[in-house]
Amino acid sequence: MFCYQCQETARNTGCTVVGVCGKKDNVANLQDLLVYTIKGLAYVCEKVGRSTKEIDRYIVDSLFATITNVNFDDRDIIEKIKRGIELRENLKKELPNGVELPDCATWIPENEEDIVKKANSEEVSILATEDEDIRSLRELITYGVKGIGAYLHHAMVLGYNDENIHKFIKKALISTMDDNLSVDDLLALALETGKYAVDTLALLDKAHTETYGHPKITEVNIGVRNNPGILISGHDLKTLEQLLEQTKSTGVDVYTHCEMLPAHYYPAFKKYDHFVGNYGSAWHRQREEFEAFNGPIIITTNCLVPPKDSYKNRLYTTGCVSYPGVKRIPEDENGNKDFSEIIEQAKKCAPPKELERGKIVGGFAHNQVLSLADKIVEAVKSGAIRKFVVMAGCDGRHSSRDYYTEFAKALPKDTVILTAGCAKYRYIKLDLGDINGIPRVLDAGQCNDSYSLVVVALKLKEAFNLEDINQLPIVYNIAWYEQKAVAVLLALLYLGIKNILLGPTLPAFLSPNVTKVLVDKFGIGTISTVEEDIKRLIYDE
Ligand code: FSO
Ligand code: SF4
Repeated sequence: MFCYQCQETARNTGCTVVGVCGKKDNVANLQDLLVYTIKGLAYVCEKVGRSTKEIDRYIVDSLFATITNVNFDDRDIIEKIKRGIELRENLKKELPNGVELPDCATWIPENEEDIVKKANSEEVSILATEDEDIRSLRELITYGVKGIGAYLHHAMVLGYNDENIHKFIKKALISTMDDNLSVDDLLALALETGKYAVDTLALLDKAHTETYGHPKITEVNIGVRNNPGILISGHDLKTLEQLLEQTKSTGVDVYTHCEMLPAHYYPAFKKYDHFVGNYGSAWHRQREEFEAFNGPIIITTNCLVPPKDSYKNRLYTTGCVSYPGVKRIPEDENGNKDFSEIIEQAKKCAPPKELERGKIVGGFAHNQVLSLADKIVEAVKSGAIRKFVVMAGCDGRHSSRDYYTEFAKALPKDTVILTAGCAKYRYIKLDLGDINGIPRVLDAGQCNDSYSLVVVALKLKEAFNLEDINQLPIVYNIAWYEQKAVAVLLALLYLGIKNILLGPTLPAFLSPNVTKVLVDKFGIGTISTVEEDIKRLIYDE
């Protein structure tokens, strides 16, 4: 195996024996083969000149399954590979004879042994691309497209879709196999990936807000009640909605974990009085927190960490998530899921153990923030707010991420943190106070709600009558982890945002030359010490 797609990759160069995330080498190789298969399918779609709804959904869901901490299940990946080949071969019947196709569009396994053999072959590995700059850009684009696929999946689940995004996904994947493309061509394609990331984030924002209303300022309880509970994690609001409906009047409470926390901000979920609060913190603490929860846990998307035996029998996956030996909740053709078994199990479980008491305040997505725009503009003009610091992104295991807690604590009192994603858990429970009633940490929501922060920035640019978004008193200190964060980063670059600090390390998949281009063109840097970075970002020293 060779995988370097996430921030926690071994020695910041690549996982080669087993993933730091717990992904086994056979699963890593099968995931590479799945991406290879998707590329072959995309290739045939282009040659035929059409796709189908089924193929589009397949591509998006399969890309999602290869994102860090989503799918650890070799069986499931093998089934997806078989399905991809079946879809490809069906569509291929429309091609005239003699059309030349690459291996990814022609190989056919006779049995599962063939699939495993192919997965272990060098030709499907990331390392098959020898030139490190070309490889770097191909992977940057592939990871951006994986992130887009994940966000588009969520929009599609809610009935929102965009043909052009599907077309771009295929075009981008095909381009990563095209030996005629230069470094410059691929750089342009990486930026175009950013454009489609923006479109996808906007579509998902529309899907969420039209379905569940605009997030509102909300106090979320972080304590527990004395009823048994079900804990739900990940980003899939539709699954949460179904769970809340099915648990009504059952005596079972529902709690969110990690990236599901922002569900509490949506008006549609406020009517459920058994929707009690948020339990615990970011994904990487789940092994202790899931143990303490006592009741069933449902993982709707990343991030899943290989579970402990102590709670494995009350852990469930759904959607694109899968783990060997962990029960998976299927859905019918209309996307409906049946939680009755889990509810019955919950009734027999003890209530969650209390980890903490208090509240988190959030709900500052664009609509809510813009309703405070006058107050914010006034605070900036009067000097009460010196700068906004975007600290969106991800949390992770490494102790180097303590930096973000220290950075938040060390920021001067006239700064406001804008956050989204699970990075927030590094500082959202600190009491950082407020500025004229504006809290000093404004949480927009999930990682996809980084889009909200961009909308706010664009509106402020208008309000201050500025020509360039970089003239705003907004600086960016972003923590990344997996491939959705790559999509968000490309979106920010596409929008022309400069001088982003990215940490705790720069991606291992960026070669020195590609990094140099990003530094020269966009001023991207990485974190140093808290003191240095405060000087650099806040005092422009
Ligand atoms: Fe990922 Fe980051 Fe959104 Fe977290 S981009 S790691 S679990 O912020 O959540 O999916
Ligand atoms: Fe390693 Fe990250 Fe890949 Fe897991 S996803 S194998 S931790 S690089």
